[in-house]
Amino acid sequence: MTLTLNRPDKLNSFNPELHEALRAALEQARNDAAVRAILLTGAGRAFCAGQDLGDRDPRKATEAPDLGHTIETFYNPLLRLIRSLDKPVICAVNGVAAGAGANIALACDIVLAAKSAKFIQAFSKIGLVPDSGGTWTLPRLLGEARAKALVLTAEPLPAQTAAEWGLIWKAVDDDQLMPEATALAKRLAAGPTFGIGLTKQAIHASAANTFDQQLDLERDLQRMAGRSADYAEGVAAFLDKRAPEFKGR
Ligand code: T3D
Repeated sequence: MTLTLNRPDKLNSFNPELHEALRAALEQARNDAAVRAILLTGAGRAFCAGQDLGDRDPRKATEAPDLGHTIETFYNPLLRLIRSLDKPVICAVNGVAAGAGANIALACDIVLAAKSAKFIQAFSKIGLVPDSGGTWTLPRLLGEARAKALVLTAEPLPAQTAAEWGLIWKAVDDDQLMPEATALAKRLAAGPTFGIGLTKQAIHASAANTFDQQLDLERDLQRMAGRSADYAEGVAAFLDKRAPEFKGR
């Protein structure tokens, strides 16, 4: 399933309608067994500029907004949904990814970006704290030194540097972004997606587990994977010297 953030005149920034549409589409993807990979991208020249600041104009408000409420209502459920999907989520960052837009991209499983794209932790420019998981994702992927500099300065990070620093999987020529991302999504969708879902679970759990706990988890997940039709098919296909036909179960 390909999902395209589609408010290009506002650089695909989030208003409640976009939040609701994306959440509904992701829930549909989660519940539909025929969907075995998700590709997220943006329409026009940007991936996503984060929160629509037009909806936050202080000159039109009588009191300060409760941003904790909007984070709890919109952003956190979206991030939890993306992280908990047991299907691979590929993000094709087609242009600038700023604020929550950057951190939503970074929460996906595999991130490809056009070489012209950049990642901006824009929050500090307007007096906010990075959200959408940024304060968790960035230090883990980059280390504290680079994470802190990025969030405190809000300097744009070009796609190529993001790839060199290990923040994303790769930066590709602009005209190759969608062909490459689509081919990757199709490849994963045709793969053993039951095992892929378990693998995601293991990697995510490692952030909070000790080595011993992780070994136990791997044992439990391998037990489940070993009972899957995809595993039987994978081994049979290997022994038959033919391409496997995985069903995702
Ligand atoms: O509020 C809460 O619920 C809390 C949650 C917060 C999460 C967040 O994401 S906070 C961070 C919000 N985002 C930003 O601060 C980024 C703001 N945008 C920018 O800094 C720049 O637009 C970009 C660096 C992303 C791109 O710059 P550039 O020069 O390529 O484009 P531009 O000219 O600035 O923008 C083009 C149009 O998009 C422009 O509209 P116009 O003048 O053509 O009618 C601009 O106003 C609009 N736009 C860009 N970003 C936003 C936006 N409109 C509303 N909200 C935006 N975030």
